[in-house]
Amino acid sequence: MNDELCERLLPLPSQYETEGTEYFVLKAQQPVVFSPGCESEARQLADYLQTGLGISAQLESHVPGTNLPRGAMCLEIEQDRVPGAEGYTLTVSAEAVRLCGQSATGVFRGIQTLLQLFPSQIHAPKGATWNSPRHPADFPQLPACKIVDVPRFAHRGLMLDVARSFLSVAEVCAIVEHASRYKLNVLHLHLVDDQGWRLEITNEGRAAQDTIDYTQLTQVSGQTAVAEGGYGYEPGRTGFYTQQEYREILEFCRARHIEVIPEIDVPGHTGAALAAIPQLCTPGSSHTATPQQPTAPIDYSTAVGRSYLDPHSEQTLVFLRHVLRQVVQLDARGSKIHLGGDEPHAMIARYGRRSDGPYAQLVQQAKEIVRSLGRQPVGWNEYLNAGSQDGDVVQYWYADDVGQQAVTQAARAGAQVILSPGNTTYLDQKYDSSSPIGLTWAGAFDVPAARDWDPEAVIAGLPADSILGVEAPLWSETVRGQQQAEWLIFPRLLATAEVGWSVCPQAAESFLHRCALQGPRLAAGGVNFFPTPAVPWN
Ligand code: TNX
Repeated sequence: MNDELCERLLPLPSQYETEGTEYFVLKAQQPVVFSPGCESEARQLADYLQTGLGISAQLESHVPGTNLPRGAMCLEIEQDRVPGAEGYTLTVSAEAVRLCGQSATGVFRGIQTLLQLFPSQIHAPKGATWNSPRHPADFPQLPACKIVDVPRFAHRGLMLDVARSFLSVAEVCAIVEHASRYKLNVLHLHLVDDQGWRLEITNEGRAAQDTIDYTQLTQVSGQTAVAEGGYGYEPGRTGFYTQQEYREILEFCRARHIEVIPEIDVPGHTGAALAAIPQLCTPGSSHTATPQQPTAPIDYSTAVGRSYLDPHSEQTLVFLRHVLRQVVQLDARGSKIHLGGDEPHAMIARYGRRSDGPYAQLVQQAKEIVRSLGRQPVGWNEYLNAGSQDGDVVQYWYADDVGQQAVTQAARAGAQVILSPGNTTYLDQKYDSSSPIGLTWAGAFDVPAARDWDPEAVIAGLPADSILGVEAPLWSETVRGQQQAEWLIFPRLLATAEVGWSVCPQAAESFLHRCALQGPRLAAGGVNFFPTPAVPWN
């Protein structure tokens, strides 16, 4: 019985136990009771019940200290009795379902577990409301059980590269919705690169001497995208988010307790900025303005490392201050800004790699700006060339031994580490040589490899308590639109989600089987997942 319970759950909870052979049986008019602070989570649960199962939830707020109605599903926040941030306990008996979160976030995570106890069609986005149960035997039953759960890591992320090829707000939200089922809590948006700039920046609040027209970023570089690498030669998709649309993404993520980390990649990967803003095209940058070419020609290729900002120009800092301040202002509750810092190849070739050289100084200045705006800077591991200080975050993706040592050193000095090793988390890599899209530089890998790694064993000597978590990036040189993105993301993201969440020792051995049982759920949710032969789908 325990096995039957466990096989439905992914990520596997810290503790779970079936309690006898009883069931909680839902009713046509199902009371859902919520305590202060989790009303919106209760509404979301009610929506799933209605849309997927045709069951109407009767929402009632619960006055603390009073008795809970029999036969209710109860959502509560009990800070003191539930362990750990995002933690929850879920108790199902014949009389009631009780979900207690440490916070509303814990309640939301617990609801994802609860949903996995229901039939697959609960995930149907358009639902089967016409198909409400009529006969007592048709009402969904939940097995009596007790689950206590808390995540292993605080950061469990998905990165979408909307710069090389754009994804609309609706596409991003659909992907986030599916990811939230598996308790991911970070959406890292790679918003700018050589091939496109995807976030509207206005001229509002420009500094006194600033003459830059920031609207050009999206007017010019919102209309461009990568031109190579697509399936059937399809070019990358163009577009950008207005600030209002970007807020819609934030709002959608907030409702799912997912933090958005925007990435403004500097000083390399800046071709789209140099193509739009003549003031940046000073002689120390990768493009010197001429009367014929006041801005850089767009680099539509899949090449990396050719563009860079001028480390000696005041205009570079004027630009960064304005852009970063607006990005911060868009999300009052954000905690981090990603500054990229990766692959500054041409810049290093020109200026050298010294830790007090131009690359390091510019990264240092960008980090100062981010800190002065009250945010933690994040960067890919190359940005450690600029040193690090307590509270900085470094995202490890690929490094030789020297790079690994730098990460360990930074961690010992108080930096936090997000692990995104290319050969187990890079969702833009092929599953195997037969994948029609995807890259192979980190090595093709399938679901077993995505699950079979330990964040604490990636970098020798890395202090375990410096590991903030794990993140799976989807770069989009070869990816066009939601369907293709989902095909590369799912089901591998389920593996990353479990690596990031689960501390349960049995988790690894049962994973493939549990992953297989998610197939009908992904299908019910309309996810275009790859039915890889590595998973024993039934
Ligand atoms: C490396 S990972 C990059 C990206 C590419 C990716 C392709 C990282 C920090 N930089 O610019 O899109 O490889 O896999």
